[in-house]
Amino acid sequence: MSTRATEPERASGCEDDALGAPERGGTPGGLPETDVKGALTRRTLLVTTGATLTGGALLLSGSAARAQSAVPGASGPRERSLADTGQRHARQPNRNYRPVVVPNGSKLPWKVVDNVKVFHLVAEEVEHEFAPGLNACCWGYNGRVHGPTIEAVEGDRVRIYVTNRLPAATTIHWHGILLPSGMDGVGGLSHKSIAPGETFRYEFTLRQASTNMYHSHHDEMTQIGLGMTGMFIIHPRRPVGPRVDRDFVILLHEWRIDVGTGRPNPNEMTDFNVLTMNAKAFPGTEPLVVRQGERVRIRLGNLSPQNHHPIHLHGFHFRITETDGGRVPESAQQPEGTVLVPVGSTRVIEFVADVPGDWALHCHMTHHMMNQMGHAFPNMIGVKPGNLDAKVRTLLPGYMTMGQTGMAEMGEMGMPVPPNSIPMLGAQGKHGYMTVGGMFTVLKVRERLERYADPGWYDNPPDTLAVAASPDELRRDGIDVNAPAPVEPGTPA
Ligand SMILES: [Cu+2]
Repeated sequence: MSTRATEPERASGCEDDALGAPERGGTPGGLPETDVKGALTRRTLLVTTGATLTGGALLLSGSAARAQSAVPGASGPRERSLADTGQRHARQPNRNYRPVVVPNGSKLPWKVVDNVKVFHLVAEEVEHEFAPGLNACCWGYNGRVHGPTIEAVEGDRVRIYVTNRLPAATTIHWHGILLPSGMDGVGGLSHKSIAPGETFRYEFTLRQASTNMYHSHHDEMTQIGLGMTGMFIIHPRRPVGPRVDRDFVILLHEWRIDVGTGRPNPNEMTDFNVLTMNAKAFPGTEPLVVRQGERVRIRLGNLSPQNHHPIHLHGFHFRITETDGGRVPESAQQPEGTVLVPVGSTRVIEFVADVPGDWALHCHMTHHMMNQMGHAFPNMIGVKPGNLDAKVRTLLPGYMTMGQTGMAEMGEMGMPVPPNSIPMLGAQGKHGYMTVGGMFTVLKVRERLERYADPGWYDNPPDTLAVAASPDELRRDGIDVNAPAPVEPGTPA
């Protein structure tokens, strides 16, 4: 089966979609609306003034950027930066930086007005599909849960309008971004909360290059619990570290959606039953598709209400190249196989995808790769029901004892489930039923790719697939499957 979610988001309220919003749908290939004429004029000017001047301008811009980022706040008011020194140019995707890819997600379009990148976020109800079979009415931005990813460049001045179409006040906190206190988005502390129907203007200069997030900071438990979060990527003005070919963004979240209900329950404090990457639970998650040999970056953010997530990548070792504060010096980048992404934090990993295959990328907390798992279920492991089923069927026709050997059979057997629920749902893989859900996706590395669309399952080359051992193999290697299982003491006698 395909692991690609099929249903588009329905914007602007869960029962009434009359209101519009500036963004609908993913935009991996679509360039944002920009002041092309102005940008071309400035670029033409740079090119025609000659290489020396151009190089000098870039050098100045780069050293100014380093000075700014080396000593945060040391150069006076936070709003002073390279963008105020005449170096300000609205940096363009694919020309000045390689745009990020947001699986299952979207990006926030922008336009340039007087050298300021102007964005518009609309807080509103969103009917959201977590995976085929589970929809819920959430709160998000621009018809999306989570909100569209904001992408900009160090030195950019950004102006972000926030319109509140919710029935409650809200704010947006720009999580991890260095800015004036009055733009920080904590309702009542930084500024007034945004009343229903109001539009606020946030404006600041980006003085850093890092992976950040945004979220409501008004009635946080409710509004973050209902999905009011997003990612905010700031590319460096000058390249830092090895160039990456694929730059993915994944926001981790967790939800409480009781089976059969249609809204997440933000009052839940500890027991979350829907775990997501970019608001999708497997098998709703889109695969991360890369060409063999490409250098891959994955930017992970975590705005779950409660849990930290140890994200494990199969098949590769990676380096943690960024934390919330920006780039980790190369000498301090630890080789890892699992990266812990704490609540309220971002972590960025990089690696070269040099081995083709289908590789799991998932949270290693086992209950976080299940769908709508509950722990009220009795422990049935090892139970021998005898003739219990027949006896119970006299009272409950169709009764069948389950769970004696674990949970795998529940999803695989396609047991009938309540409407709008995905209890124990997994997916059919190439080699059988996959007993995973939740915070799980697949990195697909291929030797040849025309496009980055889902290439389907991996074709294993001969002799690289685990299969049942043949009698000849067992005989050759002296393996007696009926003998006592071999073991020796861990501490030599
Ligand atoms: Cu987890």
